[in-house]
Amino acid sequence: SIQVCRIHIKGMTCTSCSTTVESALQAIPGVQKAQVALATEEAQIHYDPNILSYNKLLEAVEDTGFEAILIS
Ligand code: 9UX
Repeated sequence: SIQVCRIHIKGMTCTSCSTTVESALQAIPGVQKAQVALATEEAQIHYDPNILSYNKLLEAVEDTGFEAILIS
């Protein structure tokens, strides 16, 4: 079944930052839905745990140049 992961993202300062992170998350196979909110510095991702682990989501955020901290 689909899991929901929440990640705190440090360092985003404009909408372009959050769009970059959101697009990177949405491009990962197994991600069903990804939303990044600049105001709360949070990402919420719906993903299939049979296809990927949440570590992959954290890695993808870090690869865009921001710090990722798992919330839940
Ligand atoms: Mo906005 Mo983010 O000009 O690294 S894209 S600050």
